[in-house]
Amino acid sequence: KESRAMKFQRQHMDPDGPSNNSNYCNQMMRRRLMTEGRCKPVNTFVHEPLVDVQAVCLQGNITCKNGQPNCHKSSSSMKITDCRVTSGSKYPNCDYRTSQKKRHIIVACEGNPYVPVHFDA
Ligand code: PAP
Repeated sequence: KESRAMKFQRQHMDPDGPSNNSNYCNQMMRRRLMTEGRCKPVNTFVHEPLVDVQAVCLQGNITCKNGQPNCHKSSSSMKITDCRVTSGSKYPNCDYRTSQKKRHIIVACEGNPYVPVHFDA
């Protein structure tokens, strides 16, 4: 079974990306299996080395959107791509808007080793 840590990597890690194209989200959301059963409405990919994203678990501790205490905000801004399903998108033809940004990211971490399992913001 896929661990939560592996699921985070599948859903959120693309260190070598992005290919600079407006189809990025359409391709990646499908390739990373987030268009199976439904179109996952919103998802963020991070374009930084895995070790740098894992290190966020050691950075500023904050409360998550769901009230849990296990979130961490990156001390540096990171290259990300936000994918958001378009209003006209109809499953199984999931259509996404692609927007590239540089932001401080917030992840929830769990376990030993203490690694990212959820992308909060
Ligand atoms: P995403 O939130 O990163 O987009 P999602 O598929 O929702 O991905 O999975 C997040 C996982 O992190 C959930 O576990 P599950 O896959 O076993 O359902 C969720 O329970 C877990 N998690 C751990 N801490 C938190 C937190 N503070 N907020 C939200 N989810 C958390």
